[in-house]
Amino acid sequence: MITYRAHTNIALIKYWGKRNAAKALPMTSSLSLTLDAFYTDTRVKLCQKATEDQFKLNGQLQDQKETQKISRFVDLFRKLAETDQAVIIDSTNFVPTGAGLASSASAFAALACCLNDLFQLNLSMQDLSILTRQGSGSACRSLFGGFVLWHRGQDDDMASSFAEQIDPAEFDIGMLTIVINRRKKKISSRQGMAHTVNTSPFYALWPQEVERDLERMLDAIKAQDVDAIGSIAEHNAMKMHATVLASNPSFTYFEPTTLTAINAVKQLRLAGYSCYYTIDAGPNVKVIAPYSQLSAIQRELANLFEIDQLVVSKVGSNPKLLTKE
Ligand code: 2P0
Repeated sequence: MITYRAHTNIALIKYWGKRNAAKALPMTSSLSLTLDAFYTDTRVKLCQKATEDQFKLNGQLQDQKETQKISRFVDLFRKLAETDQAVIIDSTNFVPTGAGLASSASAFAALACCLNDLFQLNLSMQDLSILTRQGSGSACRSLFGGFVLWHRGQDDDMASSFAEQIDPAEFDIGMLTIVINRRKKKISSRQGMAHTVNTSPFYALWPQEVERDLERMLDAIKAQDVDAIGSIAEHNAMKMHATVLASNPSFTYFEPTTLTAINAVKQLRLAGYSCYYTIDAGPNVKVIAPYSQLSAIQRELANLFEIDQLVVSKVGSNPKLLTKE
């Protein structure tokens, strides 16, 4: 029995769209920051008796449909291990599931680490990231702490698209999440990005914008310049959401309160804080700022939001082995 804890990650340069869905190859590279405050603990053991996998999420046994999704991912590892043994998976999210807080990222990263150990595959982190992105794209970035780059790779070459840490983020940076809605989102990232790629006339601009933003972001990280990191991330996120809005039929992940939060962050910036926002496939707003400013920012935002909606996080680390029996 093996248990791993993996942390969620928030993209500063977003992944939005696949060039090959069957191979889980992204249109562009993306870059994230791993967060300490949100994570998934996953326990896996071999099942001697049953022939089918069992999957428990947050204490609840999942139905056949949900279990099959996970089984297909486990199959990738079983194939490498040349075994057909079933497994029992028990996963607990310390992240609101499906609310744009990337629970699938920490979940698939924790599961991948467990399966690598359980089947004694001894995969390199690079190879593990190639398997992990086939569970959920953004999950390959949760295999590392700090700033993580997921390379787009070339053509249909599976091995060329992997994730790696590019900087441990050992400077004054953190994130505050404004939890606007804990409910599961109506349009999953997978559906949302496919619809955007297929119907948004603005999507043609997205790959070149990402390339430019990524180059500038790498410089900003090297310079440990939180204002530059924040402003590049903010603009990148809004460009992503603009492609989403321009899809047909149009949709958005924003809720009215999302705009309230955006305006509040802008106001705080005018008041002298180095804070910037980013938004994913959900209504919640994440505030990028120096970690040393986040408790003051939290106090200011408490004028508009409940204190338990405002979660401060420092930078997260790579997945940790919790137990091995
Ligand atoms: C990301 N987001 O880079 C992007 C930016 C949200 C906005 O949720 O289809 O769950 O499993 O590869 O990784 C990415 O969606 O999608 C995502 P799949 P995933 O974090």
